[in-house]
Amino acid sequence: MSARAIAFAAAALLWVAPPARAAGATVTVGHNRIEPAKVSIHKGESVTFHNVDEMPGGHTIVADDGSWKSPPLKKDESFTRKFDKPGTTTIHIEQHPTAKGEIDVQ
Ligand SMILES: [Cu+2]
Repeated sequence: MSARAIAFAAAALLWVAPPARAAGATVTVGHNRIEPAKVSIHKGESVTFHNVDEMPGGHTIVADDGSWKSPPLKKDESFTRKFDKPGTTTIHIEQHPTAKGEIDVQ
């Protein structure tokens, strides 16, 4: 195989390589549930919380340490937050305090 053919084959392989995986994570929020309950991301990535259940007053995602909260999310609404610092953040649903989650930022 000529060098040119090898270079062409390499380029073709690069062309069909899948794109880098989407950064961050998506979490489903519902009545009394956060799924998955634990997600891992890298610093600078975002987590999107997608509320799938109808609830009077909505579902609000709250950091346990009180540092941030989402607006109340109606059904099919989402909230995205970027995490710039490594560490663990525990969260819960304001309307369902027993529904807990964890975001690990590496
Ligand atoms: Cu609910």
